[in-house]
Amino acid sequence: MRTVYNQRHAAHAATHEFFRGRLVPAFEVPARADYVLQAVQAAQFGEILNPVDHGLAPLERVHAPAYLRFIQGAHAEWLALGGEGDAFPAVWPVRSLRSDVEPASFAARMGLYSMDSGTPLTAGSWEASYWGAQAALTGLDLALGDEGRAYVLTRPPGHHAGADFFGGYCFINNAAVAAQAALDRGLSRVAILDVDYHHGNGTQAIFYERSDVFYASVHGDPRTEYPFFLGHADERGAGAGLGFNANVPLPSGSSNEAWFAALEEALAPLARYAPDLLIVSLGVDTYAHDPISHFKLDRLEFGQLGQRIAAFGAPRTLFLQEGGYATEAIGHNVVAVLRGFEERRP
Ligand code: OKP
Ligand code: ZN
Repeated sequence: MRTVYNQRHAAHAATHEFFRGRLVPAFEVPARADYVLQAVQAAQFGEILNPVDHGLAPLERVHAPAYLRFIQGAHAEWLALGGEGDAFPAVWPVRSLRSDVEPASFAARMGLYSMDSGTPLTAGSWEASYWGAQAALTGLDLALGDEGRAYVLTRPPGHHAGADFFGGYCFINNAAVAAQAALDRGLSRVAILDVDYHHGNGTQAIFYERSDVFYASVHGDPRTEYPFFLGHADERGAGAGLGFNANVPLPSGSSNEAWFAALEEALAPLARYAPDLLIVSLGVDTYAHDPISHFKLDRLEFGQLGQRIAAFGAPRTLFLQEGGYATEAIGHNVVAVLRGFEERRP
């Protein structure tokens, strides 16, 4: 299996993030991808390619053009106003406030286009995220080709980013961009399996009223875990999308047995859906020693996950890197998944 590596990822390098009222060292750091690259190289899965530029159009199929323009220029606006270092939002249009009028104020637009204050917008956020989406599109090219599969090594992650907001360390929703591009190339059913510790609220929301992309996720219960305001079991889709969304939330601290049982629950409707392409939002923050998450997977279980995805037997499979914050272990955990997948593939 070949890897597409977003070599521009390090343009996004936050030093700090807000947590409990103070700035703490950032969890989502460039070293994450460096460790994964080393591990993937050592595993010798195959060629490691650079992304091919597919332009802005495939991003605009998922994200509001005004949002993309904002992210592109936001850090320069922040500096022009006398902002220092990374930019953070501080005010949001919550219930009873209007979000249909784009304010002129930069501070107000930061809030309009974001969901939290935990996502530093840096000078290179756009560059890293743009090329991350291009890496996802290049991975899709490979998955649609003879090999039928690919792994996309990128950061920052994408699954919390909505059509017009950033948050949860995410700016561009790579899984959504790849899914939409696959449909635009003529596929008719795409499934996204999200195994990151956190619910992919952005991905779910983008496809919630559609039947051409089935979103299924196993994640920490949003009553206690980020992103808190989406990811409950009763979210099954709406309108034409009713029945095409499946959430399996688990309590923080759940056992591996419970996690694999939940995976089966998420895979059952996906199997009935019989997708042309399976996109895996591959977060490895389900790792037992992840610093911000609370499941208990380890090497053995990551291998088992890879095998289970292979046994699912989708005609094409695209793995996209999402979370994982035990920096030195991420590479080994990702390789365990990919190796399990390669070993079990028919
Ligand atoms: C992104 B992905 C920890 C705060 C957590 C948001 C977590 C985003 C996770 N100090 N903030 O799903 O891995
Ligand atoms: Zn996560």
